[in-house]
Amino acid sequence: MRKIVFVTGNRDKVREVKEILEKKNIEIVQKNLDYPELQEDELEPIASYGARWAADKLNMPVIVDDSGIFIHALNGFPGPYSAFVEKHLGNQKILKLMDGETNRNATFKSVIGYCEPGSEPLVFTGKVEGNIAYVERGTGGFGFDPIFEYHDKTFAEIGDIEKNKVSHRQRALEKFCNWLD
Ligand code: ITT
Repeated sequence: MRKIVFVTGNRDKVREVKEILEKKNIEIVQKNLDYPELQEDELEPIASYGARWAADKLNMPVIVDDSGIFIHALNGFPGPYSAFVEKHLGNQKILKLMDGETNRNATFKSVIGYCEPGSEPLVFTGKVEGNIAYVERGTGGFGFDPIFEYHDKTFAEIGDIEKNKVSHRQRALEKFCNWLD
């Protein structure tokens, strides 16, 4: 079994990544190391910089996962600021911002950054298209899952098993695994 260090402070990401990669015979070991996050409009440079920083700091190959939800009617907001917005505003305030908005389209994105010490980082992007719900629904998942609808059900309603078959994170990890192979 291949072992990969996942640098993140987010236990929910670890749970999902573990479940997805276990099926590919990859064991995930979490390292809770707070890597610097660049201020950028896109997630790729943030994941790339973070992966390089963490690989060099720990002197071992690592992955990081930088994710965000891009709401079309809000010109992509919160996008790379998703963690800040979730922490300080939360889903209810996002729903308020979307009040009266008929265009509910949103893209959930996850970028897996992989780096070996002293090497160039690689990034693998996964996306899933959906809609922002009118109210929070469901008890599964985490973060924005109760307001992100995929085919009429929120990610919080479909639960981990179904989410991990179609999510932005699953799609990014699929690309990463193809590259590893
Ligand atoms: P790291 O230590 O890995 O950076 P983080 O939680 O700060 O953990 P990000 O910087 O990537 O992660 O911020 C992404 C935000 O989007 C954060 O608030 C997450 O809770 C949320 N998020 C990421 N993936 C999600 C998912 O699959 N479902 C719901 N919310 C998600």
